[in-house]
Amino acid sequence: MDSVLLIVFSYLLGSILFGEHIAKLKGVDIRSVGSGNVGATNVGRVLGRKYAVLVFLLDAFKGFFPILLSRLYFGLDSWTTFFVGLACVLGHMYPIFHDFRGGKGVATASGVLLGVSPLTFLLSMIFWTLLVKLKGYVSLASMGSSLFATLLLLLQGYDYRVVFMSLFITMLIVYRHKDNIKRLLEGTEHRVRL
Ligand code: NKO
Repeated sequence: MDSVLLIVFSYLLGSILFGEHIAKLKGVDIRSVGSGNVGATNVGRVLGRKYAVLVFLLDAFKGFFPILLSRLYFGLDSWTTFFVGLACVLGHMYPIFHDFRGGKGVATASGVLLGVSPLTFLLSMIFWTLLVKLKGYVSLASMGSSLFATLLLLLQGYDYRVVFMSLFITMLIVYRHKDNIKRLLEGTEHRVRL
């Protein structure tokens, strides 16, 4: 297995926007409804919870599967795994198949995290659910739990490349939420009930 090939494959797999494709199959242009985002949250807003779960699972797979392959061939503590994780998320955010206009990367990042550390994934999911229940904002929960995951990886003593991968992914996730941050500050962000 070649490192570069696996990184390119990860980026291409990340570039498949399941939210957009599934919404289209249901006759919905996901970019023109709700927040206009292609992620699980916005699909759920328009098509219901079942579809949100489906899109979440498919988008998470795009992170999980490449990380498993990378661990198998190169190990967790390797630069290949570092770039594979970033490539999956960057593919989802800047997809070659969709004019480089993608999503916010949360579900795909959570798949990467599951591949890296199932315990950290589980704790981050719990933290995400708590934040959504307590605060009512998915965007805030997504940003908060990404940072939480990074801190957990650091505290557990994971290799510096794993911690940096998580930190860079978190910074990308926050950057992709800049419109949400503006709405949160203005008090106009979408509220949800889980
Ligand atoms: O439409 O702008 P919107 O309100 O939809 O959407 C904001 C939202 C976009 O993200 C999504 C995906 C939702 C997935 C929820 C699963 C939560 C998983 C929690 C673990 C996060 C771990 C991150 C790992 C970083 C390395 O935010």
